[in-house]
Amino acid sequence: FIYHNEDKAKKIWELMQTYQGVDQKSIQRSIVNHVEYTLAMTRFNFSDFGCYQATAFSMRDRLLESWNDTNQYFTTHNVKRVYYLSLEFLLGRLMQNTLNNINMEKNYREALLDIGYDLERLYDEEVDPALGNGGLGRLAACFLDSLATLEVPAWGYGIRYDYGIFKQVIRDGYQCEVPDFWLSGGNPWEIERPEVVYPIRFYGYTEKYEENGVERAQWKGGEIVMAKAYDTPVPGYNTFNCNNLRLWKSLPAQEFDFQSFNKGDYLSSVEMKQRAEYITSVLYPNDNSQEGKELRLKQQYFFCSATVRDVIRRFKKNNSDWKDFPKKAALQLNDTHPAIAAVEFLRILIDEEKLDWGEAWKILHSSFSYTNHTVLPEALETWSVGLISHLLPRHMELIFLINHYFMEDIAKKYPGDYQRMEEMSIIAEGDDKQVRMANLCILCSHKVNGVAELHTKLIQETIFKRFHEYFPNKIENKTNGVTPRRWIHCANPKLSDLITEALEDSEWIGELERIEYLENFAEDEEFVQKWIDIKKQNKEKLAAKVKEVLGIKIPVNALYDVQIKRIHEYKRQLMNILYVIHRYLTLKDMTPGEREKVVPRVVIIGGKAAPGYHNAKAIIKLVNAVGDIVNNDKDIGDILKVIFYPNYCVSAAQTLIPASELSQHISTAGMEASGTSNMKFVMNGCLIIGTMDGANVEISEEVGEDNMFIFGARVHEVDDIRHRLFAGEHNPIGKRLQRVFDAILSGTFGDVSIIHPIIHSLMDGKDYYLVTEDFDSYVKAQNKVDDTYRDQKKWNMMSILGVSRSAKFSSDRTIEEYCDSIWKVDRIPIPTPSDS
Ligand code: GPW
Repeated sequence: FIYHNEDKAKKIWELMQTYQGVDQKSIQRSIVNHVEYTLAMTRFNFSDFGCYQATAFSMRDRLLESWNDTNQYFTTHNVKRVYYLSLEFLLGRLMQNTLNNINMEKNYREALLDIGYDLERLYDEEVDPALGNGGLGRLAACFLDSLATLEVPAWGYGIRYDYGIFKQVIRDGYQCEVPDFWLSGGNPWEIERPEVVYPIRFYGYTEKYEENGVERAQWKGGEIVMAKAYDTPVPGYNTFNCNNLRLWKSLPAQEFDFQSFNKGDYLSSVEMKQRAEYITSVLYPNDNSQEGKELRLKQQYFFCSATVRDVIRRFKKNNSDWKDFPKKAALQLNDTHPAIAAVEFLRILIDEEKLDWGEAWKILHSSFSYTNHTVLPEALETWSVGLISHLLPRHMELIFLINHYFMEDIAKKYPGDYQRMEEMSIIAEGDDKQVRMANLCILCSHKVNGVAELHTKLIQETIFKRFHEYFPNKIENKTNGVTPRRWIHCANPKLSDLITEALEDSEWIGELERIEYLENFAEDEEFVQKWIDIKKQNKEKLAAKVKEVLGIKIPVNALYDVQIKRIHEYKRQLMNILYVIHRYLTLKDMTPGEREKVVPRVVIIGGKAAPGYHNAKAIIKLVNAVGDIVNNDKDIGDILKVIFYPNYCVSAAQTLIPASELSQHISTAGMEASGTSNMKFVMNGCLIIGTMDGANVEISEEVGEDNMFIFGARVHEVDDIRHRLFAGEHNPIGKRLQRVFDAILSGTFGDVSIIHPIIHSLMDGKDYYLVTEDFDSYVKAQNKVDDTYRDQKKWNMMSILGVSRSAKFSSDRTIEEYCDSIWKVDRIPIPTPSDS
């Protein structure tokens, strides 16, 4: 090099001169530059999609400035960082959110309009990156937004799947799955990092040796796959800080397989390499249930190993004493899916960094923590000892060791209590020994949390009871939250403007506590009228979308009643549609004059079923079949419409939620850990009909039970009711519900034989989810909904009160709690360009 380092840096600084301009000309120039030089399109004629891409690139340039400055600053100051490990990040579209966070929406809108492009249309050009299934993945995305907004040094780590959650297509009322190759049009938000690569080993064997009385091992043989990093900048709202989401893609290792090559088996050696790429191909489409496939475990280890190595490398850049690690890094496990990261960390400390067990264990335990998101038995991960031994032999040895030391402690404290040891063991004994990943996570973590107060109490008292007795300060609550940036400000811009107008500034977007003041407007006529108008406009937008997607015209003057979430028996979409059938049959009994007095309703149900979940798919078919009959019944007209909204996803939620007036969160008590869409609906002025489950309980505490429609069995009643139902000692099926069953079974809705076995089980008392038990109180709650809706003044007051009391459910509040009591990290605002 011609220059010495310092001179070189100065020269580069002079070349760079300033950051990208925010004025109209600079924005336009940067967009057109990308059209010509990045996309190689003609600058005189580019499509909306081309314009979207170029605009995204021009935004990415701006993000990279703050991204680089942020990372540089954090490195120089050697700050403590949070690492959020998750197999899912359900980000949703990025353009609108990014423009709002960096406060440039207006600048871009005007700059684009001036060259003939409409920003809102460009938003619609973006694919919806859907690297997650449902609530768990979306929570991770809300957390990223809050972490950046709160200026917490934090990175998300996950997998860059080639295929996100499948696209749902409805054919003849049945769900079909279509692969979602979301990268086909390129991804302008990510930066490929060819220099950030790690070799990841699978299979092979271990060789043990002793060193200063410590047993260590070398892991040898097997296969090597490479992990390559892709970074997505994560800007905060109203800050120059920009965090990072690092996703790993698998690649074949570089060295060529000369043995096969020499044998003349060139093609099969290439094939073997291709298998490496397969690891990060596809997101497993199961929500709240485990599929014990080897490839899934490979995905988990692959991303955990790369992540742990990356975290360690960053630590070592600035630190030399391993004891300092917990002061510099906090690793959060999003459910047990990344549990193997803890074992990988231990392995590296012991086998590679040559620490002894005691030191290594202490460092691991002080830096890891784990969030539990479910009590459903089918979702609690276990992996067979055989599979782990085969794929990750050294990790299996370490898990046995962890368990061995732990069982010694338990035996000491509770001599002879074998039952307790069996319950607490990481290993479930039996013919096919299993590793219980939750037990492993609890042991490796200094903190474990549930995601709503009720859920946390349940894990303390049921599935983790023994652990709670043994570690009384470990399990605590962190009620979930959602980001008001995406879920109010972006999804419902008109409502956002009205709130800003009423509060006289927009600070509430970054400090939701301020929204409390809205309460003063709950009966302000002028304000209420604006409130009504906005809801109406949002309903019109949704109605247009339904017309476009389904060809069905839905009335705007009806009550919009929405249930959107993954289809699951415990979420009880079945109870919803059974009630709709009851409503339909009741309407049919009426004279036209009577019908006219009924509150018109549009019932919308949306959600994906896991491809292998037969009962969930049957429910989808039933909803579609009921819609076909009801929507075409001349007697009914616009008084009842039933819509199955296909391919529910984040961007669909952004249209559906602001248009909803009633939303359903009706899981069997004790089964929904938290729910997060309930929070989004409340923030958008929608009332809730729901059970006392998950975060509904806390929502009712905040907004007041009178402002919701609560019904159903309470959590302490469930076990007993279920027992009596199954024993045939109790039959809650009344005339109304029986009539609904008869209508289904007799073909009123065409051939829905796929649902018949479920209906028969319900009639036989095999009603695990208490659909029949809760039906009556559900109908009562629904009647109350109608009565309340007739009193629009009251309804709107409840709606406004809900929004004004929703501050607790901002993920900013959640993240602050994690920072204070789990991660022990501080807010670190980086200097803005004008400061330096
Ligand atoms: F089973 N959740 C989810 F706990 O969306 F892992 N997918 C999942 O696989 C699991 C949980 C798992 C959801 C919960 O069902 C929901 O109640 C909660 O609000 C959400 O995670 C975020 O905590």
